[in-house]
Amino acid sequence: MERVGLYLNKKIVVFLIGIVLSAVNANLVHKKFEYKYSFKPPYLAQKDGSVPFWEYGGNAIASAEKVRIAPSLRSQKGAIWTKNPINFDWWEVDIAFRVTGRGRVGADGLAFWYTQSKGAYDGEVFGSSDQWVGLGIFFDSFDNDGKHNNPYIMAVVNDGTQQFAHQLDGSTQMLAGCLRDFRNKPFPTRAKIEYYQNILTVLFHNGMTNNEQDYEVCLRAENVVLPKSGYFGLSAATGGLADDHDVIHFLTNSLHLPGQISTSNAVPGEEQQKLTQEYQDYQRKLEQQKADYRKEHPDEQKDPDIDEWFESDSQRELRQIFQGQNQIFQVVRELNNKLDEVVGRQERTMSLITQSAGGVAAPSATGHAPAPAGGYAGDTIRRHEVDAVFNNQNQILNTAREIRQFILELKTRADTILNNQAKQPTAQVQSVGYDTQSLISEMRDGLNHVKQNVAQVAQKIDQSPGGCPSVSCVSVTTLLVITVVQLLVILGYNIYRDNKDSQAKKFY
Ligand SMILES: [Ca+2]
Ligand SMILES: [Ca+2]
Repeated sequence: MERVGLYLNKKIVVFLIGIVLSAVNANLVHKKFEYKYSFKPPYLAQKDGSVPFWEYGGNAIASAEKVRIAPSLRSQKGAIWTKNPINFDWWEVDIAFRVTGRGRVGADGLAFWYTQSKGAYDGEVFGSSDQWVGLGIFFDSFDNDGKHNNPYIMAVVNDGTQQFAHQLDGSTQMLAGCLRDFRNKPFPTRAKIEYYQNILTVLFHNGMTNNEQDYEVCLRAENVVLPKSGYFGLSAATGGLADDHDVIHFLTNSLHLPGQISTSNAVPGEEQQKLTQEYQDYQRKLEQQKADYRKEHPDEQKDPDIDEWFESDSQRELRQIFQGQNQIFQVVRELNNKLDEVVGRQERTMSLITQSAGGVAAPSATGHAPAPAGGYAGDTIRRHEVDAVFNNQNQILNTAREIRQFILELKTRADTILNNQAKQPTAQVQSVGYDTQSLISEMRDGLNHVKQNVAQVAQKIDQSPGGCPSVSCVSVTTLLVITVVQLLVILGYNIYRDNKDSQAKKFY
């Protein structure tokens, strides 16, 4: 029974892992490069001027390096469309392009299309057809509505009924957009247009650097429904003002859920072989053509090479400026990243400090110094906390030692005082007190004596009337004065004696 239980448990675990893995895979997008819906240099156009898998017309011109969709001449229109409709649902298109012109303002603009059917090569909307069914991404150079908001990038979805409002620059019809200058940039400007699970995202690279990662989001729109099996296209137009509208590459990737890609790869062998054969034939043909050309034009061979070898002063200066700028930009970006990192760390540290401060404050109030380390559950004791505790302990120990020494000192001093007292005659200390008492008793005796005398004298005077003349007799006041003088004399003598004693002490 246990074995069966274990087996079942294992099955459940495997099943759960399977679910988790499939959930993870669902979030991963599989990309597949679609060469039949792409073009890129070198050899973008073949010798006869055709672009494999593409058709172009109007004033468009294709070369080995780029497709000039509309040249910088007045009132030009051109377009390039894929020959075949796409056979996948979700896609990502990367376009590198240059819109260049001598004027500070250019016209009219460039358009990317994904539509149910191919548009015209000389249409009314940036060189292609109006009332389209599907998506148009417009790079609108010219400010028709005078709102000073061009060059502008926008997405417009049309069901075939709407006419594009040129005079409003499509502001009422657009799905979303962003204000970005794409004219006259040192490096090609780029746009990455992604349509996946009905979400349309347009990323834009402003061409100030040649760094692949410098895309930024221009627009994002959800619930975008586009026709299935449409055509990709590019078109451009000029007006009274004219820019060159060059597209350097158009790279299409189909986007798939992992389950979908395995079915689409079911029959790769045969097609792969066919393609390899095709590619080899093409290469052979190209080499043959090159050799033929060299035979026919032996003197022309060096001239283009020589041009390649040299650059003018202004070209060099410009190149160096852009290289410098690029480096500065990268350094600034790195600094920015590092600053973000530092700020993050600081915030983390701050939060830790406030946490630990709160943790320490509470136990110290209760009076237990070493307790806070284990005070909060789930947190370990940190090194600096341990050090702090040790320091505190050492300080307490030192203070205790100092107090002990102080007490010992006090004790020895007290002992010496006691010893000294034992050696010296204590009578001397008490002598003053004894003298005062005896003095007071002497004074009392003296006074009593005087009283008795006075009383006797008074009796005698009373007994012998007329015996003594009243004048010669001692009056009471005289007697009192004499008594006080006598007392003062005694007191003075006593003080004199004390002084003498204390003076005598000094010689010990
Ligand atoms: Ca416009
Ligand atoms: Ca405008």
